Amino acid sequence: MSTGIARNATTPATAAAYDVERVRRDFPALRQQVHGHPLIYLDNAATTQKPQAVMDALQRFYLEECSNIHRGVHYLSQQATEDYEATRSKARRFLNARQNREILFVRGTTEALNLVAHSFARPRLRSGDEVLITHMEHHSNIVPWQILCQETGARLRVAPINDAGELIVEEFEKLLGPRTRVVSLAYVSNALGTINPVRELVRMAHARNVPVVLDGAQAAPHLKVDVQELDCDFFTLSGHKMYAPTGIGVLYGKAELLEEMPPYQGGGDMIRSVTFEKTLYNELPFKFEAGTPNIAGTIGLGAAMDYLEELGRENIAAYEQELLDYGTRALSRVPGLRMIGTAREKAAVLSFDLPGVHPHDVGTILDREGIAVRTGHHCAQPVMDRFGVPATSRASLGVYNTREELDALAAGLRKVTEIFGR
Ligand code: 7TS
Repeated sequence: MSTGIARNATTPATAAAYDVERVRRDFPALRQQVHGHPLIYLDNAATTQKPQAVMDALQRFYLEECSNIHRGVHYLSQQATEDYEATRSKARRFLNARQNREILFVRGTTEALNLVAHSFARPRLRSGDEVLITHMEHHSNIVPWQILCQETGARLRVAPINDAGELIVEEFEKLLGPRTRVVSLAYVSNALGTINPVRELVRMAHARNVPVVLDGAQAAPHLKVDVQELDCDFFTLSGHKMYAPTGIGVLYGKAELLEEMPPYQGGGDMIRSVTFEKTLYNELPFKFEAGTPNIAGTIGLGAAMDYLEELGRENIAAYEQELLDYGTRALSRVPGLRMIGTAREKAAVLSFDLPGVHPHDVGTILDREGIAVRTGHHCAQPVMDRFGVPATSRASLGVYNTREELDALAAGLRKVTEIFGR
């Protein structure tokens, strides 16, 4: 596999060490033209394109070892089981978890958060207890907690954000009260790009014995994550946002908590023995993996993790940070453009409003130039309300984006402002 970084453990983590043109060659989808222009894909927060190495892993599974796992003595099943479980080891290393049994394969962050709400939080919540989230959460980190609160009589508390889109840490701390039973928050906001000071927040919550769930959907593709250092109790990621297939993600949980939790779903593979009188559950992590899982997707996720490790996660972070700074400067020169989300600590997201132009029109005009951005509320309607806009346009960056693409974005936006006579 060719990647943009030479395999060299001593390569310093600098943007200069990063050969984006080589990275781009690993992504066949980037070679296409859209409406007569080379594709400029800037919707990576929604989902990323896939490198050839991930496609090869999927194809190898389906062509050479397609079979079910954990249940066949035959050769193919053993191969598939080995590859599936090898991904668990890769995910453990990727997140620096202590043990493989702390890594659960799920559909994605949405399922991971629902699993935690249902199996971890629900048995702990009584009427009058509190769940603390923040104002910048994705709907998938709001709605499962709302449902839980409705069922249990618990109360959803929301820590506010400032005009830059940063969490107001003092207010967060004040909301950590004697009835707080769980905190759940995004490491990185999908609508604003804000990186939350999660180490500090986890420390504050733990000082009051409150467990913390980190929604890592937008962190895992961009930052090096160490769950032991963060000391979070749960961490989620979605494979498709980090160059892996759709329909596969990871829930990390501390073993002692996962041990105590009841299963989320019942079915095959999650049991040790079943009679009509009594079922004994399987051990971790299988207790939480009922039914035939997304075997191909899991193997694809392993290939994506290998790919990112090979590029070097510090190199990626440094490169993307430089790109973000460049893009921020380029967009600041577009007349009238208002950036939504100007946190000091930010990752990979340029969300903005062009006053008087509906984001849908922005997206449509850019699309004609071959530029893919996301427009809408980004499944974070409370963030839109906070900034007084119904929607934004959002360019979100990935490992293959370039300065030239951001120049093209800025030029496209200038065209939009001209069309709308601004
Ligand atoms: N949490 C965050 C912070 C997200 O950005 C998303 C998806 C989710 C949770 C849900 O992840 P899923 O993989 O289970 O769907 N965010 C986006 C987005 O920004 N545009 O499309 C999906």
